[in-house]
Amino acid sequence: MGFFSAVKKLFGGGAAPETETPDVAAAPETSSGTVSSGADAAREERPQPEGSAASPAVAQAGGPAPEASVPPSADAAPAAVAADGEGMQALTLRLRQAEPRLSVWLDIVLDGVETADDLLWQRLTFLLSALETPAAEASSFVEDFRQWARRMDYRYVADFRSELQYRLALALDMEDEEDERSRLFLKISQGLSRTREQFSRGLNALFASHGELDDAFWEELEELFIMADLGYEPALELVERLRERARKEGVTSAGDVRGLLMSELAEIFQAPRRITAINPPEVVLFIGVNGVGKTTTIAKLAHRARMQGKTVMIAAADTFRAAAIEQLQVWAERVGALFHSRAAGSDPASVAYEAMDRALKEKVDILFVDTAGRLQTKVNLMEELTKIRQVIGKKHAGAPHRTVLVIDATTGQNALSQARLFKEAAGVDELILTKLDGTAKGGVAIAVAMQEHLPISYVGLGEKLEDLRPFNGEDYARALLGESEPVGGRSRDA
Ligand SMILES: Nc1nc2c(ncn2[C@@H]2O[C@H](COP(=O)(O)OP(=O)(O)OP(=O)(O)O)[C@@H](O)[C@H]2O)c(=O)[nH]1
Ligand SMILES: [Mg+2]
Repeated sequence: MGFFSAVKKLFGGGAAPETETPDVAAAPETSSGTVSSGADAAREERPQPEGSAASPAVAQAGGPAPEASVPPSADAAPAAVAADGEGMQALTLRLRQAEPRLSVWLDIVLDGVETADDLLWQRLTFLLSALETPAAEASSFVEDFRQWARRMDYRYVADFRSELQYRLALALDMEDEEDERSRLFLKISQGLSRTREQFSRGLNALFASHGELDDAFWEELEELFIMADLGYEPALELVERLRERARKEGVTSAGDVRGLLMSELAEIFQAPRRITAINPPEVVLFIGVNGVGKTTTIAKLAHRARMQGKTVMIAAADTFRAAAIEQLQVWAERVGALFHSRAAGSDPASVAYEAMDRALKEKVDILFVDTAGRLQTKVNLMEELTKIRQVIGKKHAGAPHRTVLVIDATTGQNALSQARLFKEAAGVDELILTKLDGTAKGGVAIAVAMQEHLPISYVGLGEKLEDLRPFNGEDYARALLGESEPVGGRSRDA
């Protein structure tokens, strides 16, 4: 359930939304001027949305209204009020006529807004109110964002637009729209761009140079898979599956293997169905080897959950070093999550138990439990994970509801051993693959999903809070194979 309830209905009634906030009198004269010139510049660069009959009116958005009856020598504020009143109406018209997508709406309200100042906050509030967001929720969203931008020292809209759209999408529960998928696809494609050079180019060359499906073709395909970090055995298995499929489906030309590969990958990435209902609070335990991105991923997921209006607690069951506890505490503060910790060196299971107790008492929606990185081969450390799981389950039946193994995509073949041993020792429900932005090879995802039959729920594509996206197998396969478009239709994820 999204943070704002029932907000997706854009202007259902037909009347222009009330512009509750525009505290336009406070808008400095300069921002009005910026709007005008910025809007002009933006119009030159950007094609108007289809059917944008409102263009002439939009040209005035925020700019001086020709019929403003205020003498030019007067204080600029009243003119700005009139201008913005007009501007808001023009914006309303333009929004109504635009394609109903968050990115397009955001383009419209940000038209001519270049810096993080009053005009931006007005426009955002305006958009939220146009989407029927209750005033209190809208102003708390805007205020949170304003504080965040100030804290992060962001001044230009261009620098934080992506984070803004991400937060709006989560808050408005609109993340599954087509546009978000394109963004995700783009990010994955960028992340895999170096992979594409190696893998999809190699693949294209192979398809072009072989007409028939002879042994040499399959051997070269296997080599390509191995080079993309699939590992020897998974590469062999994948080639076998493709050969079998080609035989069954009567595929005889090399070029047609591309389609087979795409559907085989989509099948490999298909998440098995499972019961997702839980008894709150939902408890998510994070495990993995050192430095893979467990703590950062918790912060990113906590951020997502907070943006969706959930209450979150983070437990520092990584008591191995003081710096780890501090790192997590800083993240918790940044995303607005409750935090539970003990001194460095405390028993991790006790910390988890106490946090579980507190999460129940304080009725939080989600408890994330961070653990120290450990090598999958260290038996005693793996036993510690079992103990953590047991104490949590004792306090709260069914918990942890999800045990997430975090894998660094740049790890290469070691990822397979991590997946196998963590699954055996601690039980793993899902995988999160981090640092896809930094890998030259994307095959690890295929290998791990194929070997362990575990769903990949999210992928990490950078260090920022927004750089975590729900995983979509089909889009991943397309990006890996160098397609330029995500698959059509709506996202199945999140
Ligand atoms: N480029 C990139 N860096 C990431 C990603 N996820 C995490 N990192 C970085 O990886 C480093 C380690 O991240 P942590 O979250 O501390 O890893 P950890 O698994 O908690 O580490 P330990 O607790 O020491 O085992 C940090 O510098 C993160 O910023 C990602 O998706 N992309
Ligand atoms: Mg950590």
